[in-house]
Amino acid sequence: MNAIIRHSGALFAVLAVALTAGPARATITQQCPLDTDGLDTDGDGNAADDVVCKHMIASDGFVNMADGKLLYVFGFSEILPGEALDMAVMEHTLGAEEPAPTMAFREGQRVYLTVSNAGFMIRPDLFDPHSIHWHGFPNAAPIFDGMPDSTLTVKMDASQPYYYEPIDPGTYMYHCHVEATEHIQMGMVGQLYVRPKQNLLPPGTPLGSFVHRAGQKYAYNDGDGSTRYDIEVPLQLDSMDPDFHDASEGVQPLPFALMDDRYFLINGRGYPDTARRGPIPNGYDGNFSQKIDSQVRARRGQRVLLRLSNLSVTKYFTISIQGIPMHVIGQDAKILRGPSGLDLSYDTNSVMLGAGESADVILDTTGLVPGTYFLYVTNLNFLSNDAEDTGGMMTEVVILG
Ligand SMILES: [Cu+2]
Repeated sequence: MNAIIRHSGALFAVLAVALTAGPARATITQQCPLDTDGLDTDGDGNAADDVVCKHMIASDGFVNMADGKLLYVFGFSEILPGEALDMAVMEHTLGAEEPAPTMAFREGQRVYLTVSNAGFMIRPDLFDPHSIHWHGFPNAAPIFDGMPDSTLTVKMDASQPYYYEPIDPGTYMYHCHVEATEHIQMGMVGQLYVRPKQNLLPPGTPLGSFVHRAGQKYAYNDGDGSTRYDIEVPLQLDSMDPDFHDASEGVQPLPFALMDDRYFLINGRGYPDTARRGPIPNGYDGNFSQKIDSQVRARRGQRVLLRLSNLSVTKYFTISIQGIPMHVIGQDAKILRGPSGLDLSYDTNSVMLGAGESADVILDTTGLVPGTYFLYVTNLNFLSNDAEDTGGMMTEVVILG
């Protein structure tokens, strides 16, 4: 069965090369205007550097599961500054990344995000559009929301600029919203967060009884230093159904009603790949599809900000860490405060996240015994890589002395 699927994939790859050889493929564009309004919107003292430009390209590809299976995926990769746009489609074909490249911005920046659609190399019979949806984010304009019913989507061979003004700090996520169940299951998901202006305060500024130091970072504009951290680690939870991915690669009817995920992932990896450092090769022409580490490493005494999010379309997950208290300071991109400013942050030993939810968790490593701790899903049936019993949604938290 698998050989037949692989064979059909290769056949379509040949067809795709024939279909994509025309000059129309060389026309993707990028909109990236200069910052000329003279306003310092991000408050860093420089009025000419508030505009941020990014360029994502949608395509298909393969990701490597911890048991060695290659899964066919749809996904995004990033066209980096300086890349030749007339070569970008060729360079990013079969370049889908899981999760998609992380987007991190500063409050007050103005973001021009170009999205290009390179089509699917393995499925040239499909002509799906794509979009970018900043989940939970109050958008600058509804037209950039990414919902295909009412906003723009990016057709094959087309490029489209999105514009955002990130004004609310917090941990978000992004995904394609076209045929959302299918495209999210197939891997079009990524991490997104906004850092607060409080990071840019002059050293010595009092925040309640706390005094801001140069380089000190915060999750939110808390006013009291309570969300301060030394290192941030975004961990996106996800899961995949290999039957759905195989059916998509093999031009078979997609079993939506039977969707039942059997790979449970942190930043696109199952244990023990979660403890591997550096990108994971996917076996295709030296490509790397899983580029974001999911091992947490900190020196004893550091405060670690975990930016947790869940973009599984079928499962919710309860996350725990053996031996390290979790202090939850934010939920769904909002600081945990009441209307009158009452501190609603709390200590816990587990955090449950449904699809589309996020949480900001501080790990205070003061006094911990150096060594390796484990962050894992408490739904024990998710500690597996398909039929492999030991693996799944677990990673290491390494505390260095
Ligand atoms: Cu899509």
